[in-house]
Amino acid sequence: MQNTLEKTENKKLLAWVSEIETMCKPNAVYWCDGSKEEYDRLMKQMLDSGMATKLDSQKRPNSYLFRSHPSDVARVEDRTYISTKNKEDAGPTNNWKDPQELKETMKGLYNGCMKGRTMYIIPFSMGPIGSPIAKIGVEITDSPYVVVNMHIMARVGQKVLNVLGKDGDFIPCLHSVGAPLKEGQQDSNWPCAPIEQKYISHFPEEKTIWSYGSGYGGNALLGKKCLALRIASSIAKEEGWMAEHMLILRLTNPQGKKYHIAAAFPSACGKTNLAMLQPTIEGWKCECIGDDISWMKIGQDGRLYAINPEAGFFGVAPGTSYKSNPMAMDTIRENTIFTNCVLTKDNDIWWEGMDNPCEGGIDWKGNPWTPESGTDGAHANARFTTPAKQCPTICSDWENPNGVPIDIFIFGGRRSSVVPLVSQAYSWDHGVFLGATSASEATAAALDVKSKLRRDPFAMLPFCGYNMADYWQHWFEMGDKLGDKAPKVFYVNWFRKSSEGKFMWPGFGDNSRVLKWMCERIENKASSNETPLGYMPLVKDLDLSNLDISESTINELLKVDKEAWKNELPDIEEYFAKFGDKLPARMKAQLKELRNRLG
Ligand code: GTP
Ligand code: SPV
Ligand code: MN
Repeated sequence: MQNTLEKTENKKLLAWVSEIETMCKPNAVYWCDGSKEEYDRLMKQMLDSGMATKLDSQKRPNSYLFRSHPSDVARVEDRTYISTKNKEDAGPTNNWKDPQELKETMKGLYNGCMKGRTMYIIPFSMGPIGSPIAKIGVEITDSPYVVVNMHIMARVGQKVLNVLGKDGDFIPCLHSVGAPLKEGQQDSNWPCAPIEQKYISHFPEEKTIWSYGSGYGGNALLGKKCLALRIASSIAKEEGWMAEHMLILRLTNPQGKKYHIAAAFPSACGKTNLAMLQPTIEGWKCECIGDDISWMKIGQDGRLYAINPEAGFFGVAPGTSYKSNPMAMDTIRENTIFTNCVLTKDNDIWWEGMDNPCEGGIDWKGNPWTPESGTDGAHANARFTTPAKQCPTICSDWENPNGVPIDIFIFGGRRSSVVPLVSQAYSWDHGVFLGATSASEATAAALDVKSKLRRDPFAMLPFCGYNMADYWQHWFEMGDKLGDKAPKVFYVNWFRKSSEGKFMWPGFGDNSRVLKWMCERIENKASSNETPLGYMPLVKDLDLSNLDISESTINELLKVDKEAWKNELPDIEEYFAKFGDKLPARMKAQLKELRNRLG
């Protein structure tokens, strides 16, 4: 195979590649240069093997569809490990294994696992290349699907090696689909290992990632959840910065004043949609900076600056339409990889919730399908991988190496009852309490989450690379450092349902109405009502112009159900008890204050 890459002289990298080659025994080793020629060549190879399907070049230029194995459609939280010497350092919310034991098990699996395959080496940068906040990783993988996705999701290739230089450091990320080929054996279209052989392992003390057995998204594109959240959160704690599961957006008011907002919602709970918001209120403008991950450092002026470490969006497909998220629809018009969507009769893609109905085609499992089939045509966690720069509302500062100053943090989750539309924390500590106690209903983003409702603190439950109680303490300490320059904290719930099971709040573009109230609050321009949950708007405080919503619905959305909240208290207490002595005293104090406010 052609190799246009100049050879690196980085000693650590050369030694690691040689060690992995010896262990995994691939047929060939290939250094990725990140070029378009390389992308096209690998796509061609996957078309020829039957793994990829090329979509109609007029309707969807330079775009491809992949179908995963039916067992490999999402992250697997039960198979995800934080492996530290002491179990306590991983904490009660993470799966833990002793590093030596886990490595022994995984070495057994890795031994010869790339037989019959090519081993690809992908140097990548999370964050604009050379940014003081960026980090370099190198992923070794035997999946060409991973290579093409990494081309979109990160900055990849020779330019990264140039920054790495001879002695530069990087985070080693090893990945294998876990399906060696015997001599002459025909490959499957989506090779992967059975669930009990899948391991998504993190060694934060060594800053190393070992992933085995899955080809899917967060399990396999190791720059994303593994590096940019699990390993980065642990580095951030050590170094005094933050790595969060947050979108970043810029909102500009009619007077031209800019606000930067970072929002943490659990997987499949609305980050991509909010990041690409099209305001429905006059004169307000929204621009997208990131849709999934935010790295934030305190700048010289004492404010908190955020960058999006990613270069693309790996977004939830179902539900995305011109009605709900027109900017996403425009972003994915070309140069996009689709996974587990319907292939329509005219060679385009479709999913449930798209604007027009589908006449039928081939479903995500590869079977003939029509809407009458009685099953979903696209998997609920079908995704698109698309370059961020194609988003029509991408912010001119999205690659600014210094980031953008954050004014507002938003937490939230998917709650069909109890939690009102919006509230504002009384203080930073109260905001940390709101983040820590966030709960959300299960979605399709993780395969093995069975509980209907679970606590997902800061939307980081599956992504925090160390003890969650230490993470909370880190948040308190960041607040101390930021002082009066700390972002103001809000909590939202777009997902309240009526007794008929319908969403009560229109959501999407109309969420701008809630963001407007937040901006006015931080300017001390909007009034509010002090409630046990925090400051909340009265109906008159929200801009509901040109919105068809009944008085009773909006009252219901802004209601504080004291009895229901009192019922939540024992559950919060029980949850906090899991963290034992590590639970920060300031968290206990917040629970006490909530109890007092509820009376
Ligand atoms: P990850 O990529 O998994 O981290 O998810 P995400 O937080 O980016 O979720 P995304 O924005 O893709 O939303 C997931 C689902 O929630 C989609 O089906 C959306 O249509 C739906 N959704 C997003 N925003 C809203 C909203 O304001 N109201 C309602 N009712 N649904 C929403
Ligand atoms: C999530 O689950 O939060 C995602 C998708 O953003 S994945 O990259 O698969 O983790
Ligand atoms: Mn996510």
